Amino acid sequence: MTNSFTTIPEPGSPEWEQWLTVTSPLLPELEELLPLLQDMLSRRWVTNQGPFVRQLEEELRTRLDVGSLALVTNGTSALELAIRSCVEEGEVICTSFSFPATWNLLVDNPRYQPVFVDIGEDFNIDPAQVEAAITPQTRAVLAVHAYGYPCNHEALKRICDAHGLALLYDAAHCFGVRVRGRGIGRWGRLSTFSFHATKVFNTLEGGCVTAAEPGVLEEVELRRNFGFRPGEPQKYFGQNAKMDEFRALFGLVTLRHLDHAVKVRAEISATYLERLGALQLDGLVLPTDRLLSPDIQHNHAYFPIRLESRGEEIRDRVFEELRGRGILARRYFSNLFSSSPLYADLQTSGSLPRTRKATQEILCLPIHHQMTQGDCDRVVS
Ligand code: T4K
Repeated sequence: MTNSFTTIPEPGSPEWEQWLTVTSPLLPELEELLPLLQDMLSRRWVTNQGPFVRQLEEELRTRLDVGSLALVTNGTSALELAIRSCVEEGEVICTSFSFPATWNLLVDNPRYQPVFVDIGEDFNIDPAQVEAAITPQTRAVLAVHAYGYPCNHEALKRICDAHGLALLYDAAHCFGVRVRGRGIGRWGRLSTFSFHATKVFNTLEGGCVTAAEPGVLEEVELRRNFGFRPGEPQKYFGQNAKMDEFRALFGLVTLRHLDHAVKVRAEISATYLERLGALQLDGLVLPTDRLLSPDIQHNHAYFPIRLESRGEEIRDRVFEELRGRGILARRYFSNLFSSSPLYADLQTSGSLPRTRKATQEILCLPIHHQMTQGDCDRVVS
């Protein structure tokens, strides 16, 4: 088996089917899509806040346990709309242990100055580092719930309230995550989700902005439609971030299968914890505490392990060994922004030692709804 996995084949080919990928999109059957697709075609209404978009917004408001929810084209647009509608200008404190989507707007738009601070052992922004980085120019904190594991919201809220800062959450990984029974999308002034194909719930591409209270997303709703409501004067410089009817109906059908998919993911997670834990390997750190916390209802979007060492050598070797056996793990998030010339002039609060260490040690193992216990054995062995 070892020698047959050399180059990654074309998706859909028989060789591709032998590979175990970090995730696999949750997809409906064609027969389930057809009646809704037929409805859309007969209505000839395919975008601009159509009936399927409105229905999906309604269903997701309930499922995510939030007061307001606006669907958009992807998680990146969700972030941009949330930032633009809450922060006029100034410094925004955030973490670099994430995907570039989190900070692209902050780095690229001259009205903002991102200030990167270090993470804690939980991969999330460290509240003490946030507090130390506040200046008279600070306007907001943008925190990421890495892997869907909740940030220390109490501490972040206390700091933001005390300093009059907007608290925003990049909840791209968090679909369905609840803390003490309530949806995580209620936290902060606004939260943003991604419905990309690689996420637990997907609309091919897609995303949303959420808030705890009803009726507070007017600016986001206008900005996703060029900054105006039809028939009214333009109020903002917006963008086109509208979700179309096809992706909304795709999401409505996919939702029917979500509970089962998360159940399978939870089983895979439990097997990894048990089997990898039993190995008692020095330097292998599992997300046990987070996964077993009784306060958190997880979505098992990722299974991040740490391979502790003095550099990335061990992690990269494990990554390559797995790849040689047809297992495509992922080093989310290993591209430390400071390694790219794009970020040469960036303002950071110190050298971010814990972020650097995490980027060298992290490895996300395959976890998805199509995996079997046999697949789990293959990874563990
Ligand atoms: N904030 C955070 C914290 C994020 O992580 C992200 C996105 C965002 C914001 C922005 O949200 P979006 O604008 O994307 O909605 C993926 C995703 O493209 C990206 O959405 C995600 N985070 C990031 C962490 O990962 P890649 O480069 O890993 O995707 P790719 O194409 O290599 O796919 C990984 C595996 O998934 C493949 O090996 C096989 C499987 N796959 C993938 C696709 C696209 C399939 O089986 N079918 C597919 O169609 O980036």
